[in-house]
Amino acid sequence: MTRRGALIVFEGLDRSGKTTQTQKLLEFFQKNGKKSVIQRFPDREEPLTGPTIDNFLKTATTVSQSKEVIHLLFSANRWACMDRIRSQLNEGTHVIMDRYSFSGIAYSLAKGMDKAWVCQPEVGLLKPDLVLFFDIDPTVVMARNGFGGEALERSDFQAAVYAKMNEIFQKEYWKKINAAETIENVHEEVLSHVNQVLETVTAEKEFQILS
Ligand code: 2DT
Repeated sequence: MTRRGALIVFEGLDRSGKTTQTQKLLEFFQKNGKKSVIQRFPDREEPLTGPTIDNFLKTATTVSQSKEVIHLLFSANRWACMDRIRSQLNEGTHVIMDRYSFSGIAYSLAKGMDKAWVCQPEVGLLKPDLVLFFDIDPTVVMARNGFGGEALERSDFQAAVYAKMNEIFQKEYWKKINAAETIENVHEEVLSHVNQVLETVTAEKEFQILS
């Protein structure tokens, strides 16, 4: 029986190093002969919702513009990818996610939206085996190159998102990563958590769902 792949999620603020580290984890898996893919959310290539989300991110002038519609679009974007991701996991591929439901929830909470309302559309999505929370002081990421291009990157808003990410932190399967460290040190920390989790990923064909 094929052992299922692991679902590993990277969460954190913009410019916290998630994308670099998802790539390094992918390379690590590939070097070790493990099938793996990176799944980025929002998935701007997803035909139904991707182009609209991309357009919103590039053109929105305020963070709260059409906030309910945007929240549901981000969630629909994840739903549209679930069957494909479930199949990948079932055939033994590790799926490395660059953001997931927790960005959806934290960004909308930071806009002042109701917690029960924003969590509801996520119920039923695949539950990760591990969430790596890239913990870094918002003022440090704001000083990083390339920061501030899109409406959601406003500094007061980023500080609010950071606070909400800490608020929704789930002790059970989230691990904090010190994202202020060097790229190599962060990679080592990521690997230590990933290796522990891989031992616990069983051959079960069913996945837990987010609740
Ligand atoms: P990237 O720069 O990582 O492509 O993200 N966002 C993301 C939300 O507001 N809700 C969501 O559900 C997700 C997944 C975070 C683009 C921006 O979109 C925000 C930053």
